[in-house]
Amino acid sequence: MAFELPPLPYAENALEPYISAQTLNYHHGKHHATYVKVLNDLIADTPMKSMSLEEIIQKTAKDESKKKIFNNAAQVWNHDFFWKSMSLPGESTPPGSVQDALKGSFGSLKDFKESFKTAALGQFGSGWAWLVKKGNKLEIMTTGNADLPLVHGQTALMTCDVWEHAYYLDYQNRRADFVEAFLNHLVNWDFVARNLEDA
Ligand code: MN3
Repeated sequence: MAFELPPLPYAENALEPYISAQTLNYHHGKHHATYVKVLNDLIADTPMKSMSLEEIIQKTAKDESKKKIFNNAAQVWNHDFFWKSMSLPGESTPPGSVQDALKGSFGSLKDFKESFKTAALGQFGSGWAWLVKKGNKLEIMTTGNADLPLVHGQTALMTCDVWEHAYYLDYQNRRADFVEAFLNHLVNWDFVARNLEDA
């Protein structure tokens, strides 16, 4: 069965003014959609067409000859996770469980945001910034291109897409402004809390 483009969990204009409807239209409707289409084309005549997305990602991660499949499968997973990592501006604040975990690992919510922003800005070129659970601690990690925590034995709690296509229409080269807007207005903390509970 072919993979399908999952619908956005909110309207295209729901994240304005921090992410424009135009950006979401391109990012979801063109970039994410293309990863889904290319993945389906690549696995059409292989046993992978009956595997889950996670199985395909794990199976191809360390195989250089399957790089193209890995890249597209991982980008399908990453984008779905990124959309869920955000909610309507002002809708979500960190629940107690998340506040405690952030405090225990970073000192405070403010310190966490500073560290996350520094990491996101330090990712050279295309990639992702993640909040992950490692053992009993929360950590920030960055990955290049399509790479993701799943193949490094880490559990993702939320992510921010720092490929230029995620912010260029709205922020041009100002990645810092985009990441700040993401951290201060868009993070879906209830999603983080659910992932923390399941981790
Ligand atoms: Mn993207």
